[in-house]
Amino acid sequence: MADSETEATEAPTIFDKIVKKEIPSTVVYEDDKVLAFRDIAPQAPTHILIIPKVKDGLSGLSKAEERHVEILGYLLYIAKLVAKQEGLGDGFRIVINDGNDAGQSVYHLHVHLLGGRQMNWPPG
Ligand code: IU
Repeated sequence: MADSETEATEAPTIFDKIVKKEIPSTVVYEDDKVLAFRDIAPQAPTHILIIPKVKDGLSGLSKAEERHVEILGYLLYIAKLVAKQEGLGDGFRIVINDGNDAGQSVYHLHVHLLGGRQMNWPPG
């Protein structure tokens, strides 16, 4: 999905507006640190994005620094909780696209949680 996002580490993206509820989304989990909401263009029966509420320079995983270690681990832990909440007991896939070659379109780090169907390997 192409939009006007930039790769600048601090540039606001549409996800800031989703965090602030200026743009509606279907939230499935929220706490003070992260938001999980249904992807607007689902690629599987369950397709959820888990994002840090504060970007803090994390436009993508490649921008991660040591100060981000805690939030990075927390995002994966929440992904696991949401997978359970969504009933994905038969398995699920976690994806983090980084940069142009991976097809990243929104430059605010996000973890994709996909499930509810058989996944293929290698991914496209
Ligand atoms: P990507 O890894 O940067 O390609 O993923 C961005 C995702 O954000 C993609 O799956 C979009 O469908 C999704 N998304 C969304 O859920 N809501 C939006 O308003 C926009 C993108 I823009």
